[in-house]
Amino acid sequence: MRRSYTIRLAPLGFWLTLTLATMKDQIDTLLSEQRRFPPPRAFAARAAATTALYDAGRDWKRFWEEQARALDWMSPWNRVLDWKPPHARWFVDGKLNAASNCLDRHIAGPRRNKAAIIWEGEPGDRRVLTYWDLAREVRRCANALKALGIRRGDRVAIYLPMIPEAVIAMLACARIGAVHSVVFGGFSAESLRDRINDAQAVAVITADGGYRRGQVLPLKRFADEALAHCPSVKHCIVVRRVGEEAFAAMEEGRDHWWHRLLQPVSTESEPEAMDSEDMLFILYTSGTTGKPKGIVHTTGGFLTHVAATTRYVFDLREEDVFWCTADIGWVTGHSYVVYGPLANGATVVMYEGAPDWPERDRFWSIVETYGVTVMYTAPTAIRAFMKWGPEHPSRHDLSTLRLLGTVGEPINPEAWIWYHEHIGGGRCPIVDTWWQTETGGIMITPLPGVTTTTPGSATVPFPGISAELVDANGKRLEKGGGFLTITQPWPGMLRTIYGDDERYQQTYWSRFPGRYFAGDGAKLDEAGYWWILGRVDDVLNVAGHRIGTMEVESALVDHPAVAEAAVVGRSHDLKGQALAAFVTLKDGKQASPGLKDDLKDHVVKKIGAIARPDDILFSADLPKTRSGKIMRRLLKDIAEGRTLGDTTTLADPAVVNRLKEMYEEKES
Ligand code: 7RM
Repeated sequence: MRRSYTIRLAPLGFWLTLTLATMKDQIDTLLSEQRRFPPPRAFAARAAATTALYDAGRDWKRFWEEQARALDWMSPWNRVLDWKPPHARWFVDGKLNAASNCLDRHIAGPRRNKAAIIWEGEPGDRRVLTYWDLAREVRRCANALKALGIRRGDRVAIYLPMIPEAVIAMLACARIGAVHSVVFGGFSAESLRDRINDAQAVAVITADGGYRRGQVLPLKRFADEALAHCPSVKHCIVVRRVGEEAFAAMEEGRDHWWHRLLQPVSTESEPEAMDSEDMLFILYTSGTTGKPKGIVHTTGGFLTHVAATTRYVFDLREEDVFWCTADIGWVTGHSYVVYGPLANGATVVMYEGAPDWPERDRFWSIVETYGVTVMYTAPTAIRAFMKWGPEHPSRHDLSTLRLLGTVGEPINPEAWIWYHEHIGGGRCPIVDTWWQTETGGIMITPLPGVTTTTPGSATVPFPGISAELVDANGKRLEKGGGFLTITQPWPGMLRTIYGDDERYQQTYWSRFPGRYFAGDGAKLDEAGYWWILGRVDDVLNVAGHRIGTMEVESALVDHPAVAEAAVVGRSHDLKGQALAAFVTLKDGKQASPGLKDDLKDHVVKKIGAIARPDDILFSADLPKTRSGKIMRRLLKDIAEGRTLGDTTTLADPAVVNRLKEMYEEKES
């Protein structure tokens, strides 16, 4: 198999300055936003957060220690933090179990029969699991994993649709101290294979299939393709979700049906006493190279961070019904479908399918049916709802909603206002939360009931989090446009990149020495409010999903007809960004609409449907510098329909002008 994993090294100051220059328009538009939404009085009167929380956050170590006390520890920590930059150890020597924090402590009290998960499948099937039900299933699954020989520290890949078994599997791993690595069900067999091999997983938990827009996604068949090249995997556990429609053969000795494996297993099990710094999970995310990074999160710090942010940002109360619409294959699902809400003993809603299946009011019908009170979703979804029209939500009673959240990408003020009016009925505060796979939990966000919001701004850092703006040279800026950095360690921070600590240090801590560099551009206004502008590296945000341009380029050049490929993001009304690919073909290969489709399908096969290029443009040449580097900046100008930036460093300036003409004439 051919691969082209290269790291693009541009002089840092140079490209950061260029990136900022292209963001200037965005910054000016944002500056003009005048609308302010002070906390509604009735909300503030009952809110979990108060201004005192900001005061407490100033003494950040003490603040986080206070938050850690809200968890159940099997033995206490000796020190809050050991910080040998860039390596942090939180709640040193403390012992706890993440799964028992989410389950055992609730079933010992009045939450025993409270709904933990209200699940709706895409075909309309429903299941409600109480805390007791969930605890019982997690124990059975934990024992079944142990019986297969899976031990503390072993990695287990989870490749499941949004069904309760996904949560059960994650918590069962946590209970026995195995490290889960959830792979989004929309990823291809090859993506799954690469993640399994990088983590050296010993087992995979999957399903025969899942439902998406009325189609069956045959997960077990994809898993089989992957497992043919995964020598570390000894066991594959298969949940029966769809039955005959996704028939896949079971391999004797390796494959086990979930229901058969768990059926005879006892519910007696003691949770492992995990060290605060023991790995809880690995989650792969895209970076600036073709190889996704295995982001490592540990137990005590991660759980402290997500439990505290869930409590204060989503203001969770005993009677709330919390719906975070993210798939558990993404970090948002880990932190705010599973660990954060369950650690708080909340009721969560989980939905398997698409928002427009079978109708465009599916979300609102779910809100009405289950009486959802707090909803957390992505701007890309809100923009789709806007386009579909207010008649879909207005057919439903959404009066139970009291708080709304967004995450994943910058929210444009029109979408914010629409969400506020048509979903929140003008009464619900909106929390625009900025964070990343790497940060584990929410970092910049309003506190509902406390912070005045303004559409498009994530407002201020959560208490205990210290964010600073810097220029391209790393000099601190009081306001204006620059780069978002974090200056103090925080409990949910990634600990390393699995198997590549060098890359961890390089990626996050070397660009601005002593600071965590998030990879986002941002603006800080007069009032000290943050306006996140988006990625300044080669990571794209397509419909709220993180995709590395290099991953897509690697997938394209893997196709036998392709000589070279360059991928850039261009603005897209609904998805935020769309993928534009510039491709040169090998000698003797002919460009054609058929080949275009073929290339798109090839990328889907290599990575998954989320990475399907929106535009492909065939070209005899790509614009390159005299030293041979592809100038993606100019390609981006072309894809965006902008006037071209500086072309003086090009080896052949005519190439780019030809491309621009072709792009303007292209049909898709
Ligand atoms: C939680 C998540 C991280 C990237 C991040 C940003 C962008 C996330 C916001 C946002 C503007 C927000 N994890 N991002 N939240 N941009 N406003 N509220 O999305 O690892 O998948 O992506 O997403 O660019 O760096 S992630």
